[in-house]
Amino acid sequence: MNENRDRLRIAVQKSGRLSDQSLDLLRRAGLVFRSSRDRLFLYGENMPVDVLLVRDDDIPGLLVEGSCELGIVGRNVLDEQRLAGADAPAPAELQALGFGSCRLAIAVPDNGLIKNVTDLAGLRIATSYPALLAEWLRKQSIDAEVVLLNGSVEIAPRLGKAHAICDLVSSGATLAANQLHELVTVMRSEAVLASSPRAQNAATAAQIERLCARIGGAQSGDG
Ligand code: PRT
Ligand code: ZN
Repeated sequence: MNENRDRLRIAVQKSGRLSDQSLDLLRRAGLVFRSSRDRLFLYGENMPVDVLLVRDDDIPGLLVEGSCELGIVGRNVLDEQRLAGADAPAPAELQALGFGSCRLAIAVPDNGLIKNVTDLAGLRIATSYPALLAEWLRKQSIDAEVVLLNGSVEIAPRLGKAHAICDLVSSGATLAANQLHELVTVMRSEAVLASSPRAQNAATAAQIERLCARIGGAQSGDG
């Protein structure tokens, strides 16, 4: 842990799909907290653990730099940043948390022109997950062009920016509304508990282990 503090920090998405369930899980793990005035922190009142509320994309970086020891983040975000960071130290996935489930999938227009994954060769695929997509294409030996889009990926084919997309899907309603359908799943994702790659002293490591055990216990109590 950072020498300047003696409390663990866990990074959680401030406002988004994972926020409520992440905080619920921490409460069920026994944490009681109160919010800071600026609502960036939740101070643990009964344990030396504070929650840092941030954008999900910032969580892997906070773990890498050691500003937080633990984080709750989608596996999609964690693995994208790990792949994009090449050989840099990366946070480890400690346990899957059973909520925020979705899949990263390649989807194509309903017009029927792209029928198989091999049809993707030579085409453009729009995504916010360029590293995960490039890795998947490499493993499949498919030579396609990855086009980075940071939002509204599903409209890229209609705009003529790409022939296909690679995006997160849960119900499939967004794809259907955009006359797209899934061709293949690239990865399955859910919220995971991740840890900093920084070396911890024995006392901190023991604290982390205790908190992880509590979170694991709260999770298995889910039924
Ligand atoms: O503000 P911040 O950067 O923190 O949040 P964000 O907007 O980047 O993320 P957010 O809150 O949308 O998602 C957080 C995490 O939730 C993601 O990283 C995933 O791990 C997980 N998750 C689970 C999803 C979905 N399901 C999901 N369906 N994230 C996004 N979607 C989007 C998808 O991109 C598409 O636009 O929902 C749409 C598809 O949903 P369906 O139900 O129509 O298929
Ligand atoms: Zn985000």
